[in-house]
Amino acid sequence: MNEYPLEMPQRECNIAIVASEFNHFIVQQLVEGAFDALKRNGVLESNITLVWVPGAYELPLAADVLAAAGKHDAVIALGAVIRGGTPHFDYVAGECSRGIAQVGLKYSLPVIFGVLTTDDVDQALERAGSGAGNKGFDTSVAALQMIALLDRLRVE
Ligand code: INI
Repeated sequence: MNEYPLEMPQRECNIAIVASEFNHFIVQQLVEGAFDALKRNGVLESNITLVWVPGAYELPLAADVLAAAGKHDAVIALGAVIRGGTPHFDYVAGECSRGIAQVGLKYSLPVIFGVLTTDDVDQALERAGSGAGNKGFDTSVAALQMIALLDRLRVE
């Protein structure tokens, strides 16, 4: 049997983070969590690019352009779509998640979904706390694990 357990990359990585300005007070905490995990796992701050877009709906397009540029090993999309905040929650959240998935498949690149979709602000804040309770932190770990996995799968 050939098994590929989750590992961290053993090389320098370039990471792009795309973050949405909408619900900034939550997304900023996701960004901080993402930075924290990247730095703890050896990613140089100079190898991290942070791009802001107006809202979660715009995340896929920015991720697409970054992926097309080919300069990054992974793109992390961070945002917060809150049901109470919009009658078009389902459209924004749905198109965002669909678009993010499409970009990853189009470029065979880890494009990581770090967009909170919650019923209210309290639920979003619970997922944007410190350490392990921060979805941004988790997305960085997932991005690095996927980079390491694709590195191994591509040489075999
Ligand atoms: N964008 C979000 O990121 N979160 C939301 O909760 C949200 N709400 O509530 O509407 C939201 N709307 C803006 C949307 O993402 C686009 O920026 C806008 O529709 C322009 O295309």
